[in-house]
Amino acid sequence: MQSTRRRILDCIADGSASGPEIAAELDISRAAVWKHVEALRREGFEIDGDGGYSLLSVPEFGEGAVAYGLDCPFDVEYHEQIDSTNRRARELAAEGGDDIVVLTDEQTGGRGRLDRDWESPSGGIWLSILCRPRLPPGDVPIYTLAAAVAVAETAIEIGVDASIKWPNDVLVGSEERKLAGILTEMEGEADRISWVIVGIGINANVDAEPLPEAATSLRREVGDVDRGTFTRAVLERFDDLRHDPEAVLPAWRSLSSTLGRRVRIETRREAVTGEAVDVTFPGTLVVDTGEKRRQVSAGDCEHLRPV
Ligand code: BT5
Repeated sequence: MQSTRRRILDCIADGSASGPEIAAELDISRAAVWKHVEALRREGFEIDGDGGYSLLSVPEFGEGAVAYGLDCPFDVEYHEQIDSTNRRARELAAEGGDDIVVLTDEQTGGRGRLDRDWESPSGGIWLSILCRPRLPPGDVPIYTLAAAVAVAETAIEIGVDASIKWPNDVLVGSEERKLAGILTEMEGEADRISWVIVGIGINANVDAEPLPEAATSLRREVGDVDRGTFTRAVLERFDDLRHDPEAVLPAWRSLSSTLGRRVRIETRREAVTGEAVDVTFPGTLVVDTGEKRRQVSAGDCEHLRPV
């Protein structure tokens, strides 16, 4: 969000401030204050103009809703509708972008892993975080785990019984319906990442009906949420974790519904069945097959009934 607009919002958030007062505080002209206030109104901020400006409400969703009050360094690019936020983030990566969040209300071509379709009706939180961490490419899975932790913890805070299925699904309740999924993409050289895009899809204020049968939404679990607040919480938690990778695994383990379970992991080459006993850096699942301990770094995980 433009910093002048953010500062104007700060001036009028806790009560009324006059045009001249704001102009003096920000060292800009009164006409400029008026123009910025008009722009903020167009973004959905409700601003009373009677005898001084005061902020009545912030928009439910969009660039302003997420960027205003966001306590981490991401710029937000909002689209009412787009094919895929990951696709758009790739474009921004090619242009040299960094620490940008692409956010949308609706995707028309949302993608899961292995080019699967990702249903993204209006009312969801569909976003991609573009960043350029100083990490070797092999460590990138820790970002996927960090995103899953950020979403699960935010959902738990509002009363959702969320857990994480390895590596990247946020599930709800004993039926283990899928609330959110994560698609991480990257480009890099042998020892250094060029960019990472962490795509996060959260079924927020959407009906269960357009979603696959095994899915759920925040609306279904706890009713509609303030998507701006929810998104900010996810981004801030993710930002904390990306700067503190040591904290990711303990948090992931405590939220995981995979550890201690019998699982079947479909990797590109084979299927591994056994008990999931641990997850190690940067996100490798350790499966005890009964004969030996296998380390699995990628694949689709199915939770099996105990034998
Ligand atoms: C994922 O893939 O779970 C990653 C989903 C990432 C979506 C985000 S949204 C923002 C960003 N932009 C994008 O284009 N993508 C990212 P995977 O583990 O492969 O799961 C895909 C499978 O989940 C599908 O084959 C369906 O079975 C199921 N599915 C599709 N849409 C769903 C939804 N909205 N909720 C729950 N499950 C869904």
